[in-house]
Amino acid sequence: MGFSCGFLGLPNVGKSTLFNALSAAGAEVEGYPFCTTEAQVGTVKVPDEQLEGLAELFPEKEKINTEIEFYDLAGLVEGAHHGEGLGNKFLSEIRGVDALIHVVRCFENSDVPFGEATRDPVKNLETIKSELLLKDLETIENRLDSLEQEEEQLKDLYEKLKEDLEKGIPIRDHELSPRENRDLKSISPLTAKPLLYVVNVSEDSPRECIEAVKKRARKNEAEVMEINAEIEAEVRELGLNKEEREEYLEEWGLEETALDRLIRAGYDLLNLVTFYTTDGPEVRAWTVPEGSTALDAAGKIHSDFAESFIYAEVVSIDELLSHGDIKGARQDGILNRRGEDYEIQNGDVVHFVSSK
Ligand SMILES: Nc1nc2c(ncn2[C@@H]2O[C@H](COP(=O)(O)OP(=O)(O)OP(=O)(O)O)[C@@H](O)[C@H]2O)c(=O)[nH]1
Ligand SMILES: [Mg+2]
Repeated sequence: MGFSCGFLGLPNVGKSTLFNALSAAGAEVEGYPFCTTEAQVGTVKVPDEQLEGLAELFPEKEKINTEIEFYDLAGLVEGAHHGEGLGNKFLSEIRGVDALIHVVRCFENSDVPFGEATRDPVKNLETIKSELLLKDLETIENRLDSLEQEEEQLKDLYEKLKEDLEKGIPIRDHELSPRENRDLKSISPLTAKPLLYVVNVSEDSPRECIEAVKKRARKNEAEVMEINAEIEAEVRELGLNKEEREEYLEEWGLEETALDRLIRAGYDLLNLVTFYTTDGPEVRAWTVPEGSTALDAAGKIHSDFAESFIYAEVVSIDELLSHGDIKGARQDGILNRRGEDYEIQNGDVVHFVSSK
């Protein structure tokens, strides 16, 4: 899998509409709050032109894209961290995701009441932010209670995090050592996850609303993206082919689908790179964090692979595609032999040689 992300936000902001537009998993969409009560998960293949090109070199093999998982969550309200609304259950459901996508409403639709949301998008953003902070505070306090005497160093870390959470500073703002990150992973705090704001807009969205979200995003160091969820859902429902879709989007002044934009944002947010394998019956794309070594990449495929790693043969996909076939590429010596510490580059095609 590439990565997973969860849509969170107040009720009725268009989370399920966006989820459907991206994954076509068919979540319920209604103009009343708390329409979504159970988290739903949808999976989409990451479109990848380079993989398409690579697959053409191996027509007999099955092509496997990496995938992204989207979680459509129930709306959050003030007090959710101690169970208000559909609160706590939902918060535990987002623990497992890699990134958070906070959806905020700027669309105009007189049929859809604001309900818990106000017309002030910044206030809405802050409501959700403080629920996440409070939930983390609770988690950290529990963790502090369970730490043993000898874990002095960790105690200091958690005290510091607690102090900052109380001041409204999310965990992602801290520079943490690998050891600290490892320990934190066990409690997967919500404010440590990378965050993207999606402003759900309509053609008649007040410009001030969008600008206010952007300004707050800068302050909160979150990435921000405007999406018209309704149009994206329409594009999906119409079942257009690539060209028709592009034409349709162009009419709305858009160059690409929200899915394409979100995927790129997700890869940037999480610093991910893609590598490819062509061994066995598959031509396949894989995703690993930037800085991963050849050994990490082997382990991603199979733990056996990492244990019996000897070396990796690597060629950039551009070079391989321009060469046109792997046998010739090998004969011409453009495959490079790399050791386990080699840092995987975006677009590497890797053949692992192992002792098994
Ligand atoms: N005009 C317009 N209406 C939208 C847009 N996005 C969502 N809506 C409408 O807003 C209502 C709520 O949308 P949902 O997608 O169910 O919202 P939600 O955030 O999942 O709501 P909960 O599950 O209740 O938290 C529906 O009636 C949608 O049709 C949009 O971009 N433009
Ligand atoms: Mg919903």
